[in-house]
Amino acid sequence: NGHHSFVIWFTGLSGSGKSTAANAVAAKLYKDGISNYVLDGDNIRHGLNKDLGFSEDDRKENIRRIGEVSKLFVDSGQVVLTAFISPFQADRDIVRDLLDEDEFIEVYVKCSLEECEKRDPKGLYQKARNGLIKDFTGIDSPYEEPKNPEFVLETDRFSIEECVDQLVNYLTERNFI
Ligand code: GGZ
Repeated sequence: NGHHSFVIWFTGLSGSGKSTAANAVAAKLYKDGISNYVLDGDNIRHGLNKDLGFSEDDRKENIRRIGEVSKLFVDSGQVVLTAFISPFQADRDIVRDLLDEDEFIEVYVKCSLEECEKRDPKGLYQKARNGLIKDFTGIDSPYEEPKNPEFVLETDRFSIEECVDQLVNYLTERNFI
């Protein structure tokens, strides 16, 4: 039982299932007595980062601050799960470099743009297609696929339950939990 503090960094398109997966994994960890916290748009973009939008510079600053906050949580002894698009490899690497090697697990929540657009739970893709939102990731703003993620969840091939089990198995096998 190698439980220590670390960050599970979920990255992927809007609608790929990052928050759903993060919250489901968090519930499992909690059941096992592992103290954890989920950072997502609801508790970060509405508070600490409400001065930031979706330009490249603002996304970069968004991720930088989330990385620093994640580090504080790790210092306090918690497992942190983050659910942000975090579209740029360089910004994800900056967060990786803030932490020790065994404290950062980059999880690519992989789902085709086509499937994300089909899901469109908040109608944002449709708005982006109609020009009502600009700089939308996948439409007119880039998403850089992770080059070397620790783990990949394919939410367009497996159910969320299956994805969560796959990730929890990985964490167990690698002695993270
Ligand atoms: C991407 C946007 C945009 C634009 C608003 N591009 O599906 P959601 O709604 O709940 O998740 C998206 C969220 C993305 O915020 P992040 O902090 O994760 O982005 S980043 O890591 O790139 O800084 C979406 C909503 O905000 N949203 N406008 N233009 N997503």
